[in-house]
Amino acid sequence: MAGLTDFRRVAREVSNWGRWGDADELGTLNFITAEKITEAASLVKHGKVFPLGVDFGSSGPQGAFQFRHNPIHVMTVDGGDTSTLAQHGPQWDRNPGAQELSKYFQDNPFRFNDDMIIMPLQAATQWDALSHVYYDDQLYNGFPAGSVTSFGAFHCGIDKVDGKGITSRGVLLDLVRHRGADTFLELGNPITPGELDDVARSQQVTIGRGDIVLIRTGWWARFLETGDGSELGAGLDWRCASWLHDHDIAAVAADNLMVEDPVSGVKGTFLPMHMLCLRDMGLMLGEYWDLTALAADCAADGIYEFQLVAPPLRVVGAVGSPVNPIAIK
Ligand code: UVW
Repeated sequence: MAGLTDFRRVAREVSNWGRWGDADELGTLNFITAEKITEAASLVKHGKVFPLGVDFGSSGPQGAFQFRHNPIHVMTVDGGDTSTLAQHGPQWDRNPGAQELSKYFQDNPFRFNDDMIIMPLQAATQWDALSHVYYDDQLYNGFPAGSVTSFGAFHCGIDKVDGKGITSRGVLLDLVRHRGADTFLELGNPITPGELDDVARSQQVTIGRGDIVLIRTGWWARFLETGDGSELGAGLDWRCASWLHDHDIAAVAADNLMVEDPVSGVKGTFLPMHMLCLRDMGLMLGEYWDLTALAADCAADGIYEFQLVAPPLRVVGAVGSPVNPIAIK
């Protein structure tokens, strides 16, 4: 098994620090050029749309973990308010909110509902911003880890990537189909860089600079069957960071909880691929993307490339963002 010396050697090999200047906070999204976006748009041939986001609900996958929670959705104005407040609101003399709302409802037919959501930004389908993971007290491009404060990420926050869309050519690599798995890739056999090449070859799709690569492991389909968000399945071996680097990939996303294999291939550290991608390469990771319907369509027509549109929310200083990515063919 590799150790921290191997890890640090690979970290130096894949590092993009300084590649786009000392002030860069976009990382590998810099590979997405105007030509790349035009190329991606040309892949839309049939008007088929595949939403890749999962439900943001109370039975989502993060309920399995104590340090993250499923979204809590709360109604702040609803039908009960309208009927009661229209009748009794003005008499509610100790609640200015009720009095104000009742003004909207009296003597007019207008009604409305409002709501709010409380959730970790990592609750369901998400992008990890470059400030999500770090080590040795440094973020991507050498920004100090201390620049993420209780006010949010001053450097490498999700809001910094807004100008990039995020949109590019998407390529699906369907590992479930390739391995002939029933539903999902069970734990114990991480996906290797060589296997990624094999899948691309057998799907007859090329991988190019600026692509966003989607890895299907079947984990999301399995979760829908079992409801068990803590069940682990195979993901990318940490050495796939070098594959992503060598192919000039803009970002990578998967249908599982952490993209990479949950069993660290580096003795003495947890989630080494997260560290290499987010902190050394400046490459964003997408998690809990539902690739089932897209994969079925790709298998049917043999086309594994498409336009991908996946803009994060502009949450200022956030280290990640919910997203509802769309693949268009
Ligand atoms: C961490 O890296 C801590 O989480 P995630 O797998 O959600 O990116």
